[in-house]
Amino acid sequence: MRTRAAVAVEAGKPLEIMEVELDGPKAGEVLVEIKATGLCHTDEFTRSGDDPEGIFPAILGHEGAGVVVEIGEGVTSLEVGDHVIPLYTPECRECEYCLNPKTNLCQSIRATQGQGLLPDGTTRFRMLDGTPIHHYMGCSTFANHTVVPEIALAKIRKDAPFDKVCYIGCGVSTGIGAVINTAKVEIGSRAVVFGLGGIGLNVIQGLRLAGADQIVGVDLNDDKAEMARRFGLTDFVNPSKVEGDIVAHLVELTKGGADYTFDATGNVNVMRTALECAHKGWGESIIIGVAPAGAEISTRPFQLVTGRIWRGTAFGGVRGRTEVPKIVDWYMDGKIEIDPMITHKLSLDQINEGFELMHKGQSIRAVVEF
Ligand code: NAD
Ligand code: AHE
Ligand code: ZN
Repeated sequence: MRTRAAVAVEAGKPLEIMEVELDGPKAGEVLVEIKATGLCHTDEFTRSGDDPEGIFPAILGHEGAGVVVEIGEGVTSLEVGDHVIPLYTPECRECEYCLNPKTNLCQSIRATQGQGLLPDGTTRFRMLDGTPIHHYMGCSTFANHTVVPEIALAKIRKDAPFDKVCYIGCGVSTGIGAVINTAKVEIGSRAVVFGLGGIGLNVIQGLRLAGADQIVGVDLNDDKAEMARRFGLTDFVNPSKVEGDIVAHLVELTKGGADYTFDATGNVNVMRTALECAHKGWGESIIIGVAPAGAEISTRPFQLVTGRIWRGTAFGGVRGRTEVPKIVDWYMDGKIEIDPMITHKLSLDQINEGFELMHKGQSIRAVVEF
């Protein structure tokens, strides 16, 4: 079939909107009509050329929601008409990783996913001149139709609005999951969140849900504070306006250091600050941000010797087929908020404007509706 997509033809270039050819689903695969997709900073990270796994041409996008149009041979858990959210972290429920309660990192199709291919080692997308186009994070939601492995689709309730719950495909689950699943934050905790964008705001609403007493937000952009307050932020710090050492400032503000800190910037210097302002003896720092090829984190080992813990999280530790439908319920029941964070709605033709808004710090989430 033919469908419309925004194609990343080359690193660093704007996406190109074009008609592409899409082959139908093979065994274990599902054809999905994407109804809406968010723009996450990770899409921009890959588009820009910073991603060591970036492959071009590719159809990016990993924060979508849509409807099942066709199922491939052997697909049993989904049927035509089901509403779904594609999962860049699948859940096969059979691999060594899925069987270990300590991780959500299903590895059953990770190798081909990283090569921009479906599990049989081929791509379903090509340009009209026959040039193959790679998949991205197993999702490729910047296309009106996409083919996704059955194990990488969460079935969700049909009354949930696509233009809101698409955000659960990454930002909402990652931010809230980092607090609940990865850090396991306790009631009364003090926390510092670095980066108050689409992920950081969800960390903040996760911290409020978990009953944190103090939620400090750190961002270079003062304009991010207002929205963050709405989600539970208690103190805002702009590091460019702090005189002296930012670590010392945050340690003082949190009365000795934070119980939990979160990096949602992707900047390795910020990651160091986040670790070092965690409380001596027990403070945990969770890395969410994704850093460019070649970037490395560092600190004095003494920071860890004296009890601080450095952790990371992918997709907020969420097991997607099991937990994403529950997160959709939280939204539908008013337990969590999404609507105010979706600051811009765009058509596919306007998708590059969405990345410009992200760069200017003017959006939280821009959502493309098909
Ligand atoms: P975003 O662009 O919406 O937000 C980033 C925020 O960080 C912005 O508000 C920006 O002003 C702020 N910032 C940038 N540099 C800063 C600095 N030096 N100090 C303080 N604040 C700074 O991006 P997003 O969509 O929220 O994504 C955030 C990061 O999380 C990205 O690196 C993204 O790739 C990553 N991410 C990781 C996962 C995961 O599973 N681990 C999931 C989604 C996103
Ligand atoms: N390809 C990059 C790493 C990108 C990365 O860390 N991705 C996160 C999800 S970001 C979503 O917005 C993730 O899930 N990582 C686990 C995995 O297996 O990819 C690189 O540095 O090579
Ligand atoms: Zn993302």
